[in-house]
Amino acid sequence: MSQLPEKVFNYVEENINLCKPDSVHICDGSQMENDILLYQLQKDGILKKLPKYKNCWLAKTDPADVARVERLTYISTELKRDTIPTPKTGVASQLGNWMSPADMEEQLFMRFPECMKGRTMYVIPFSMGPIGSPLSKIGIQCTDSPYVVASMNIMTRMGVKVLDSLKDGDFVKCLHSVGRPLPLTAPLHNNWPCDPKNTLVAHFQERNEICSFGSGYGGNSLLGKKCFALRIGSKLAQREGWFAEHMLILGLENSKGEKKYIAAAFPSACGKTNLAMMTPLLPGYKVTCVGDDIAWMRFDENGQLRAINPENGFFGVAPGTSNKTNPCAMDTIQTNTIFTNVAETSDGGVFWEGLEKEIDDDVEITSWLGEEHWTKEKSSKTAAHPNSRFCTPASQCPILDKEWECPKGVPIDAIIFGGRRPDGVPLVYEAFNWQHGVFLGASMRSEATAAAEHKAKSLMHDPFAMRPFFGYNFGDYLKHWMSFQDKKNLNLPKIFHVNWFRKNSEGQFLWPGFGENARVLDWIFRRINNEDITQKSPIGLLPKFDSLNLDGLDNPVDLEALFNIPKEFWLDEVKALEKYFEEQVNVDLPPQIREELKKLEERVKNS
Ligand code: GTP
Ligand code: SPV
Ligand code: MN
Repeated sequence: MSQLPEKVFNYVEENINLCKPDSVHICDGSQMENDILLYQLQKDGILKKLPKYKNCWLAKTDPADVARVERLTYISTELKRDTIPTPKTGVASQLGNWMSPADMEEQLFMRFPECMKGRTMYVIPFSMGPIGSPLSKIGIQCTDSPYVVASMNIMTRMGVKVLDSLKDGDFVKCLHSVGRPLPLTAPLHNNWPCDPKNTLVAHFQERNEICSFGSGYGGNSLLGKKCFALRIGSKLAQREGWFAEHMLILGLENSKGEKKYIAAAFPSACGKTNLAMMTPLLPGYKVTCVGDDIAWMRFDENGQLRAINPENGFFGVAPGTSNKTNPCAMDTIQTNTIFTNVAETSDGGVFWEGLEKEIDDDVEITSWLGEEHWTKEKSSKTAAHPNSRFCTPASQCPILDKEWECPKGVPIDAIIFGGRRPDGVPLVYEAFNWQHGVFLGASMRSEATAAAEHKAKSLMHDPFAMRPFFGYNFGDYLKHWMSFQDKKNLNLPKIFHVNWFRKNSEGQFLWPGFGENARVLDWIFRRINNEDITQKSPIGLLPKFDSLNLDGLDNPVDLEALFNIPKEFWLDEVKALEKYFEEQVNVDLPPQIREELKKLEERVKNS
């Protein structure tokens, strides 16, 4: 303790006095520390060893703690308007939850005092981004969950090397408790301590502080991820003139050895990990992975946008991942991986929806809920939770980009937005310019997924795939994005919109997706080189007839159905966007967005 930098010491001491843990462990980030922790987690029945693989583990959570809790996630600023736009009278904001710092303090005071009694408080010094990179930031997380420590060890760079680089600098304060002091007053489910009734995830923007209580799950508890890298990060980015985005980063190399880097924002469970690790089914192309979830991006002194992945691992959606859809992810997760809420097999392995063809016929499946001899036919429930995840080191990814830890970041040539749009939205189109591109980001909508606790499979507005992660007023966020248009000497990347999820009238996907998405990346690559392969449409630039390379596709695709732009649909879309912007962003909507919406309406009407 006494060797900690003074500011860290003071923060840790404050948390000890508040939470009253039985003991304190300062994480050094060593292999031995991790081994002991995993052993302890196994002994305590929180992790189960998966003998089929090397150093792989299974956690099953309390079934009430399986996803991010958006309802219970708050941003605290003195002024409400700094956090969310004032919605139109009578309308509830969908752009985040605000609480005043004073009220939040009161809420925290009802939860944190003595919350770690009987438990160990772990202190995790962690770096978001390569240690020492000018784009990186440091956090200190205090937590009473050893599962969180083991996961943070994968997802971030952590330990003494971070303290060495911090010296007496500032850091983001991160306090986390599962909220179940010992002795327990009620039994646990699956040995997974949590307190769903009192869960609260709080962010204090004015003092770069996060306090999370009651949940041990992913985005609620691995505070470097969504809380720091996006909610605190986006606010830092606004202040300091950069971007913190819910984006993957990939490298794309063509047969001539030319290489581009692309960042892409899709909402949770809409395909970032899959695109970031894609095995191109279009010969000649190679994809390399820089990051699968979060990008921190800044224009350098030459006006080139550069991005780092602040994370050190992948916390990926398990269901749907297979050797067919994402062989690179399958390779990555064979060792040193923590699986959460997947099903297990009688040969000591894992199973989830999508792996049916990849397990031996004679193995038995136990579902994530503990149902033995699970079969699809017999059971009404899925084998794995739809938001079950793998937590795995980035370094194990076979196609990790060699520049992935480059301190100055990789140069970004294009930005892609996308979502799950069953109707009306074409496979790919390009924005006319930066302003129109920002409008495309603002207009993103997608079907709800299991990554958060949403009920229906409804179409939700999810601007920039950031709706659950904005750290400040979305109107101001739009102004921030727009402001780069007026800066001199910036090489603004081209902006695109993609949709892998358009369906036919039978509800089947019109596009094969996954490795075949390389065909869309190829088109984007050629557009970065300004090839003359676009045709104007009311919504943006579409691929010219025949410019999308479909050679060698297994099954023919219906290009007309993939690319048509139904007039009625788009008039409705304009109406829906108008309603959303007026109700939700209201007076904070930048005039350029309104202007772009008007222009879109005109173009659709005249089409
Ligand atoms: P988060 O980690 O929640 O941010 O999700 P993500 O955006 O990284 O999504 P991910 O790549 O994990 O994909 C989520 C689900 O979508 C998985 O079940 C995938 O199998 C499926 N998916 C991904 N890409 C495609 C695609 O091109 N086509 C289809 N049909 N499904 C896809
Ligand atoms: C997401 O929901 O976008 C995730 C998973 O990447 S979580 O870390 O839980 O936020
Ligand atoms: Mn995500």
